[in-house]
Order: sequence, then C-alpha cells, then structure tokens
Amino acid sequence: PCPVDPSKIRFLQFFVNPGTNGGQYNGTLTIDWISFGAPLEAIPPASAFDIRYNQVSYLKGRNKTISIAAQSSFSNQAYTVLDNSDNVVLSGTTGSSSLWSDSGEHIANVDITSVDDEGTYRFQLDQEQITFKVSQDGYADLREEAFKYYYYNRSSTALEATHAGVYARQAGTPDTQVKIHSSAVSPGRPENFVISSPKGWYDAGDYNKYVVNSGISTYTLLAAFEHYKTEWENLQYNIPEQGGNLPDILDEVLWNLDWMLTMQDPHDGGVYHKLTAKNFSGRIMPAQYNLDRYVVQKSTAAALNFAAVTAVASRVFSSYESVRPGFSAQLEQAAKDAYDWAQANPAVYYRQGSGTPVSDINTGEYGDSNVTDEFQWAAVELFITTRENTYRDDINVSSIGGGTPSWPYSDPLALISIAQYTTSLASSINVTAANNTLLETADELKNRVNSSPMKITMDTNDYSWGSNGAVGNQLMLLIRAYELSKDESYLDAAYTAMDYIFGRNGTGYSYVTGFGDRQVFEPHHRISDADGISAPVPGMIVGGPQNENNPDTGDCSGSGVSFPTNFPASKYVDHWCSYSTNEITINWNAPLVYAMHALNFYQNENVTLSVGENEINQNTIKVFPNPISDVLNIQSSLANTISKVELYSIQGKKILSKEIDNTTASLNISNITSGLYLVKIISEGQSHTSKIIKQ
Ligand code: 9MR
Repeated sequence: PCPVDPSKIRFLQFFVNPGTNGGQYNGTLTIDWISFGAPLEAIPPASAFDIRYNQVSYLKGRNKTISIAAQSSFSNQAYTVLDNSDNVVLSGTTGSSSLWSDSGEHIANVDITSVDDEGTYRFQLDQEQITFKVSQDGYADLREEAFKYYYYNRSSTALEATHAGVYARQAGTPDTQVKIHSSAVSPGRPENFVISSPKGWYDAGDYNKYVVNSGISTYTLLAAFEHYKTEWENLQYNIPEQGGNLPDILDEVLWNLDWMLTMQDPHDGGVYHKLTAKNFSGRIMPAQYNLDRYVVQKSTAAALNFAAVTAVASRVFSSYESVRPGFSAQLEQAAKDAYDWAQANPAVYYRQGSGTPVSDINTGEYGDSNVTDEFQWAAVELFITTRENTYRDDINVSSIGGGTPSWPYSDPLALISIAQYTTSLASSINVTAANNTLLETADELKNRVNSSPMKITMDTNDYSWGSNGAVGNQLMLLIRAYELSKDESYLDAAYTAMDYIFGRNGTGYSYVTGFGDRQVFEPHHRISDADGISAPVPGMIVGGPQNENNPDTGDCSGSGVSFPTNFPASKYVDHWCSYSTNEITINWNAPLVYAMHALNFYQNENVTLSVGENEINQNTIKVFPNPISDVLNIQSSLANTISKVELYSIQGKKILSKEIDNTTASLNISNITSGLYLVKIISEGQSHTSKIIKQ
C-alpha cells in the first residue's frame, strides 16, 4: 500500500536472491499482476486483448491507427478515447478482426485520426487501457539519440560526459597497431606488418569494423544529408564537433570515412574485407579490450561498397572544400581505384570456415557471393559523381532490381541515387525505367500498409535477421517514391507504417532503446551490457523478430530463455543472449535516422508561425544577446519553466526546435545564415515570440 503515481514510472527492476550457481539466477520469473496505489480487492482476469499502438507519439495532421490483437477472432468491441480531463473525444466499436498469419493473431484496427489536438489521451477497450500522445513533433529526442547512436559507438576515442552524459566512457580499440593477416599480404605489406586504422564505428554489439556493412550504413546517412540538406544544415546535436564548419551529420560520417579510407591497400586499390580480432571479445568495455586486431582478405564486395560510398562522399564533400582541402578529390580517386580493383578481381568472395584463407577468423562474415548489384551501385555512384562515360557504359538499368535494400543487396540504393539525380541523368541513362522500378516497390509497400491486417509494410518474407532494419529501409523507399511522384499517398503510408517500430507490431515492444512505454531493455550490445548502467545506451533499434533460421535460432539455448512464439513477426526476445533478434547495428539505425528526419522535414514543411496579438516582446522572457552570432540565451524573468524553444525564418518556416525543461535555455545558432529570425518560446502553456538578428 504505497501510493505511487503510475504515470511517473519508467522502469521496474526486480532483484532476485542470488542462486547457488555463481550468483546467477537461471530460472524464469513470472509476474501475474502488479498494482500501485490502493491495494486491489481482487486480481482482475487477464484481458483477451492487447492494444498495439505507437508508444512515442502520433503526429498531428497525419493518419493514426491503433491495432487490437487477440488470440481468437472477435468483432464489435467497444472502445473509448478520453482526453486529459476525462472527456470522451471518440468512441465506437471495432469491426471484425482478421487473421494476421505472421503473428498468428487476430487483428482489428481502430482509426483515431480525428483525435488531432496536441495532448495525451487514454484509449480503453475491454479492461485494457493505454496512454498515447498526439503532437506536432514528439520525435525530437528520438531523432537526436538515433543519430547519436553513431557517436556512442565510435571506436578509438573516449566519450566525454558533456556529450555522452552517464554513458561517458574511456577510449578503447585505438587501432593504431593493426596486423596484416596472412590472407591479406601484398607487396610491401607482409604478414603481421603493422598498419594504422583508427576511428570508425563499431559494427554492432561487437567491437569489429566491417567494410561491407559500413557501405550501406554510411551511404544511408550521406543520402539523408543529400536529400534533406536544409534539415541538417540547420540542425545541431550534442556531439564533440557540434557547431563546427560541417553539418553535424557530416562530422559523424567523417568519423567512419576516415577509417574506411585506411582499409584500402595503397599498393593496388583493393579493400580489406574487415578489421577484426580472430574471435569476438567477452562482455567488456572498449577500454578493457586487448585482442590483437587484423585486417583480413580483400574482397570484391568490400571494394565495391567502398567505391560506392567514397564516390557519394566525394560529391557531398566537394561543397566543403575549405574545411578539408583536397578531400573530395582524394575520395574520388579512392573510389576509382577500388572500382578498378573490383573489375580486375570480380569474383573474390569472402567466406570463413575450414579450408578458407581465413579459417582462423570467427567474427561476423558479411559474405556475399552475388556482387552484380554492388557493381551496378558503384558504377551508378561513380557516374553521378564523375560523369565519366566509362562508368555510364557499365550501368545496365534494366538489370537493377527493386525490393528492400539490405547489406548484401544494394540495387535499391542505386535506384535511390538515380531518382535523386533524375534530371541531370536523363540524357545519359534510362531514368524512367529506374524510377518505375522504385515506384513499383513503393506501390507494393503502400498496398501492404493499406490492405494488410496490421497495416504495415512488412510481409512474411521480410522477417529475416534485422527485420527492423528492413522496416526503416521500406520507409525510406516510400519517402523517396513521394519525392519522385509528389503523390501524398506514399507519405501517408510511411507515417502509418512507422508505428511498427514504436509498438504497433507483432510483439508490442517499442524497438528503440530509451523510447516507448514498453521499450526494449536488454540489447545484445557489449557497451550497454558492461557499462554498469542499467538502462541501455539510448536511440538504438534492435534487430527484431526473425524466422530466417527456422525453427529456432538457438542463440539463447542453455540460458533458460526461449522465444515466446515461432511466428515470424513475434519470434523475438528482449534478452542479451539473443543476438539474432536483439543485437543493434549501424545498418539498422541508419534508415531509422533517415526516415525520422525525412518525416520530420515533411511534418514541418507546411508549418508556419502564427504570432498572436501582444505576443512579441512580452517582458516575462528575456532573449539575449541580440544581435547574436552563436549562442542565444533565453531566461524566464518569472522563473517559469520553459518547455520549448523554436526558431523560425522571417517567412515563418520552422528551422530549429528544442525541448527544454528549465527556467533558462540556450540555442546554438552559429551555423545559421545571417538575417532576421523569430524565436518562439513556449512557457507554462503560453507562447512568446521575439525577433532576433543573426549576425
Ligand atoms: O546482419 C547480419 C545478418 O544479415 C546475418 O544473417 C548474420 C549472420 O551472418 O550477421 C549479421 O551481422 C552481424 C555481424 O555478422 C557481426 N556483427 C553483428 C551483426 C548483427 O547481428
């Protein structure tokens, strides 16, 4: 009988007396019911229904769906939506459920689109109740953390508390002494010759660095920038390079690009498949890591991924010549050399195991023995960047397929780049055919969202290793189809389908660490496991359910943990042991970063500032200095709490938005071009607007 406000509870932790076996409790703990507040008279029977909903936020002005799941079919279940003051704002009954064969559940969807005022609401059905949010932008923190995932996973550097907060940590894996593995010798680089290959991001929950997976991941972040420059140019995130001469996303990408460049053998342009120890390390922090590191065998897939990414980076960094003189040209040359190597070595497939040149290496393989798609992708990126005919002649548009991109399948990445450069490529290659292929995939995805029982992009065959990464990539395709066609139905589908990541899915988990009412908590991520902090590093999307290795991946065998079901959409367990469903990687976070920033861009596109009467220059809020060149300070003279600060262009277009919870706030606007701007401050439910001059 301890009265607690349940809405304030974020996590519950249960401590179990240590077992006899080394202090580890090995059994399963089943909790039937927990109540807070007044003691319950009786434990209510379990409801037959589970409410699956977007646990982060529904967005104002967009379609909103709540899905009801049950083990048996049902119809006409009454539901009610109440606002914060207990007024009923919507009520009705569900239609008949449909069987969703991917989870074995019966699903009925409730359209709550009409609940569109910003606020918090309760949805009730049977004895179940959930709380959901409607907001113009409930994703600001999530976008920052999803992006900062890359910073949190940087190799070869310490993370300082000013940027990493409680996740500050010492440096590890400097990678300045990396050995040439016997599989990778070349003239001038004999076995055990030492090279320096620092920086880069850890691939995943492990501490190795893999070129193939860096390919799609780095490309996706560069594409996010290429496609939404204004979004990124005006954005600042708390990373060490914040406010420098480059948009933050390019600073972050640079961390990995600098590493990737060291993976090219200067002797012949070939690219080592990966930088790795012979085996995975234990569950330790980077600073404790002491395994010998090697670069191993060159591969065609690594060379082509490298060529594609450095070609894209070359054109992106050409706008920042003064920041890194000569860098764009260096990247272009690196891309050309890697491509030449791949053409001369078109079928060097990386494979581990006995009998291979890398039989002593047991870390992530990223083996790919079909590189037709990587050849097309690299040729497309090199042609876009250089416009040299030799690359155009290698492009065969009719061979570039649609579908969802993934680390071994890069055709759709080529389509995405062609779509972006449609106008300037039109006289050289068949852009119409390429764009039609992309639109066909997007049509299929849109149909799934509109017609599948769960209203999502995922189909039975999509539940392979890293299925949540597939969702992000599918969102990216829908968004690109919208840009190509300006057909809003693609964007509508994307906003609906994004719910999947945040809880409207086969398990009811919100799959991004740190976000959602039922968030994942035990990712297979060595840093989160070993850092002594119970909450995992935030902003990481876990792999998600998969049935690639049916009937049982067995990665948790021996730990007493099993998958709750064998259905593809719910075969997932939030446990460290399940690397096949609960790991995190750079290639799954990248489309999340892409999609959430793109959707935010469209969400704000039509938002303009309206200034109420007497709103300007109210003297309850001080905004200084003015004129200003870098950090703007905001202070409430009445010590009221400031909840949000927004910056608008004088035309009323939103440029920056920052959530605050303090009586003072600061906004770094050093990257913003000079001119007149409006700052809107939300404090105690009221808004105040000031004009400022940016010098
Ligand atoms: O994402 C990869 C998945 O497609 C493969 O099926 C799986 C097994 O080879 O490997 C996954 O990648 C892992 C990599 O090999 C090592 N670092 C962690 C990656 C994510 O689990």
